[in-house]
Amino acid sequence: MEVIHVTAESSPTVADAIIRRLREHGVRHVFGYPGGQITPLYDALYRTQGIRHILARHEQAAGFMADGYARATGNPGVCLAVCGPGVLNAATPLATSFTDSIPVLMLSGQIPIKGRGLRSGFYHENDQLSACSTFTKLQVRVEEPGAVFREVDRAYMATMDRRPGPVLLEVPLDVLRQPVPAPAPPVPLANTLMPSRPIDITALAERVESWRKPLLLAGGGVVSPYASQLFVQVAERLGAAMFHTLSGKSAVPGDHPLARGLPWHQATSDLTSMGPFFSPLFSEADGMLAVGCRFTQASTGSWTLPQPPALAQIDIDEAELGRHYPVKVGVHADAADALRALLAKLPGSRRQPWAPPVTPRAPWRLPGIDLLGTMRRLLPRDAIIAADITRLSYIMLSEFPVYEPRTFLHPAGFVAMGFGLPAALGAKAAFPNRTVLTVMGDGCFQMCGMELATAVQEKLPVIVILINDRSLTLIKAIQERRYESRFIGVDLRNPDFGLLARAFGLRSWQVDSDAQFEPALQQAVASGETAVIEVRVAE
Ligand SMILES: Cc1ncc(C[n+]2csc(CCOP(=O)(O)OP(=O)(O)O)c2C)c(N)n1
Repeated sequence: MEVIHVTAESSPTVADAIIRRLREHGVRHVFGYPGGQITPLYDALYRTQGIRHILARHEQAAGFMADGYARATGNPGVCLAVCGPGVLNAATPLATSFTDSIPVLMLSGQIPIKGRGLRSGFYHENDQLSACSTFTKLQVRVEEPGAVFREVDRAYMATMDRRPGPVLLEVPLDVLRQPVPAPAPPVPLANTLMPSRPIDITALAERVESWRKPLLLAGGGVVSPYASQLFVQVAERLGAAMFHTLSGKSAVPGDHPLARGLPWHQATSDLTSMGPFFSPLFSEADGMLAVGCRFTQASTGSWTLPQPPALAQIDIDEAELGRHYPVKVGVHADAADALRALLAKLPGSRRQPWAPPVTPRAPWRLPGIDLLGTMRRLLPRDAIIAADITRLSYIMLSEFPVYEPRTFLHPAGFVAMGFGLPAALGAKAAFPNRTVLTVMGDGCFQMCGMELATAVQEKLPVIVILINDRSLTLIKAIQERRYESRFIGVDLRNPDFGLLARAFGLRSWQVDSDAQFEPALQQAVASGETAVIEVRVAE
C-alpha cells in the first residue's frame, strides 16, 4: 500500500540534513530496506553523493549487515528500516548489537505527528521507541526541524560513547519533509562526549606485579588493533598466559606463544559439567586481570570456571566490575587507555612465562574432512570470518587460530541464528579487497539464505561454508543429553542447496572429503565471486 504522495523538494529537507550529516560523520554505507515513511530518506540518499545504500532482503539482515560492518571496522554501522514492521524485523540484530556492545545506528521514520499514539488508523502505527527500549542504549525522536543536527549528532555519537551499542533514531514523515530552518553547525569532535580522564593505575600495577603466576583475559572490549597490541605487551611484560572470551576471540593473536585460547577447549550442549574441559591454568594461577569482558555463561561454563584467588578488572562499564566475582582492584576506564597507563607503570623488562607451553591436542575433524586445517592454510591471515550459531563456530572459537583484531565476527551474547551471511556482507562492504567467509549450519542458512540475492545484486562476494547435517545439531545434542534422545523439531528436510545456489546464478560445490574440500575452497577464494560450499556430513 502506498498512499503518500511525495513531491520533489528543492531546498534541503530534514531528510536531506540527516543523510548529509551522517556522511559528514564519516558514514559511507547504509544497509536498508525501504518503506512509505522513510521515502524522504531514500530520496535524500538518491541525491547525496558519497554514501552507498545496500539493499537487503529483510530488515533483520540489514541489521546484521550493519552489525557485521561495525564489528569488522570498529565504526558505527548504519541501517535504515521503516517504522513498525521494519524496525521490529530488526529487533533481533539490534538486541545482538546491544548484548555484544556493537555500535549501530538504526534510522527510521514514523507516522506523521498528528497520528501519534496507537489506534489512530495510520498504517505502520507503532511505539517502536518503547518496544526497542530494552535493547537499544538510546532512543531519539526528532520532532522539530531545528533540532535535527543536534539530535542526529547525539544519536550517532552515542553509538560509540563509553560502552558502544545500538541507538534508534526516528523522525515522523511530516518532519522528514520539512525544510531545515538554519545551516548546519560544525560536526562536534568525537572526544567531546568521552573526555579521557587521568586514570589512577598505581594500585592495579602493584597488584598485577605481585602475582607470580598471572593470567590475562581479553573480552570484546579489547577487540581493536590498538587495545589488542597493548594487551599483548602487558602479557609479555608479566609473562602472563593470555586467554580470551568468546567476544574477545580476535583480540589475542592465535599464534602468539603466550596465547592459550578460550578458558575451555570444548563446551557441552547446555554449558554444564564442563570441568574436564577447562584449562588447568585457571586453578594454578595466583591472579587474573580481566579486561573488557563480562564473564558470560558461555565463556565460564555457567560460572563454574575456577577463578584464581585474586581478580583485577578493567571495564568501560562500572556495573561490570565485580558483577560476577569479587574484584581486588577494579578500574573503570576504556580498555586501551587503562592498558596504556598500566604499561607505563610496569618494569620495562619481560618476565619469563610461568605457564608450560601448549600441549597439542588431536585437531577436531569431521569424518573424512579436515575443515579447520584446510581453511587456515588457504585463507589469508586477514580474512574475515562471520561465524553463525552452529556447532562448527564453537569449535572454531576454541580451535581455529585468528591473527588480527576484527577478523572473527560472532554474535556471542545474544546467540542469534541467521547472523553469518548478512554480517559477512556488511564486512565485505567495508573491505571489498579482503576475503570474507561465513560458516553456517543448515538451520542458520535457511534463516537468511535469501541474502545471497543481496550478495549478487550489490556485488559483495562472500564465501558460504554451509554445513549440511540435516539437523539442528546443537539443540539435538541437548535432547540427547537431557531427554533420552527424544528428538523433536530438530531434523531438517533440506532443499537441494546446489540448485538453490544456481537459482541465484552462483557457483556451488558439494563436498564430503579432503580431496573435494581443498580444491573447492581454493577455487572459491580465487574466483572472487560469491560461492556456496556445501559440506555434506555423513548420516
Ligand atoms: C534465532 C534463533 N532461534 C533459535 C535458536 C536456538 N538454537 C541454537 S543453535 C540451534 C541450531 C542451529 O542449527 P544449525 O544451523 O543447523 O547448526 P548445527 O546446530 O546443526 O551445527 C538453534 C535452533 C537461536 N540460537 N537463534
